[in-house]
Amino acid sequence: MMRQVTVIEHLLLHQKENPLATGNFTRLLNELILAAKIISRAVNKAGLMNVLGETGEINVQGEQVQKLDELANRVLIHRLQRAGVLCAMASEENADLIDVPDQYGKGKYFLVFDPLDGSSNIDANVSIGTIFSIYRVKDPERATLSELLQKGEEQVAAGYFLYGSSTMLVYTTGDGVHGFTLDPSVGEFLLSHPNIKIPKSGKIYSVNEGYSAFWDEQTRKTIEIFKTASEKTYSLRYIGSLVADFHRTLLYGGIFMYPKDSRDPKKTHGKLRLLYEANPMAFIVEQAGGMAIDGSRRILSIQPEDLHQRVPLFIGSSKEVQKVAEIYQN
Ligand code: P6P
Repeated sequence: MMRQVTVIEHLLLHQKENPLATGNFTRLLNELILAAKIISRAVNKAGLMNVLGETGEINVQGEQVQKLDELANRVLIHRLQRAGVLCAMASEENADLIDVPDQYGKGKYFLVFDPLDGSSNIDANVSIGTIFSIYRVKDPERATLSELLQKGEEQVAAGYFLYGSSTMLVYTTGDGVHGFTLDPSVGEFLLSHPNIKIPKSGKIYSVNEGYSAFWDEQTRKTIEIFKTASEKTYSLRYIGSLVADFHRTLLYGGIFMYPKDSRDPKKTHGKLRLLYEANPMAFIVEQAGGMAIDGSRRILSIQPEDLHQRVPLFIGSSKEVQKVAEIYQN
């Protein structure tokens, strides 16, 4: 029986070598954890709390806003405004930066989050998640958008909460990837997956093949290699919820792909967002020994130009992502 280690205990154990640890990051993580527990409770009772279904509103992404989406967004904003350590916040559900009022104190961190990713699956009881990404801001007083739009390699921490058969937190602060499982009987996330490493190669590829008619030639060739591979037979698994598809890829190996396609002229670079989805998952996968590219570029090296910029995403085991990179290079 593994000794019960909480997230904060684990963080402090790892932080003890870090003289910069002031406790502010711990406060931020604590508020994120509290928000996730509240969201987890709502998700687990969704069918009973009349929060299923759509609000009828459309968000900045042009997507139907689900009631749980809205609740998750509200909870995160409310809690994190009171953390007293942020100079700015950005949510995938909000068009612009979210204000952090002075009354609760401010700090040097910039928090980016997707409050409830995979929300189109909510009514079908499929696993969904909250994704977060944390940056340090050099001059918090001048937290202008250009100051905040940093490359993914500048992230201080990134992670996700997965609301599935159990509620999990998987995150990294640049010192490996660690997984914690919520024990509802004590209300704590306890260390369950220390130092996660993605297999160098896997047997699962994950992509929405329904869009193949809208892919360019290189993308078609890429997906083809996983359908006709001689050295092994790949299986296709696709849940349509990034956090669930990514979590399976991280633990089992293989590759998740969301290429660009020509369905929507407004989304010529694919559907997934650089700041809210690609960057946090790329930081995690690299820390676990994997890779993440947009086809040709390393995701973490891309300089964001816009809060809601979209990128194609190929992420997972280094062997499979390398295969994709070779095709796009030729
Ligand atoms: P499609 C959910 O809406 C999401 O943003 C990700 O969680 C998921 O990977 C993707 O969209 C699924 O998109 O076009 O395959 O339904």
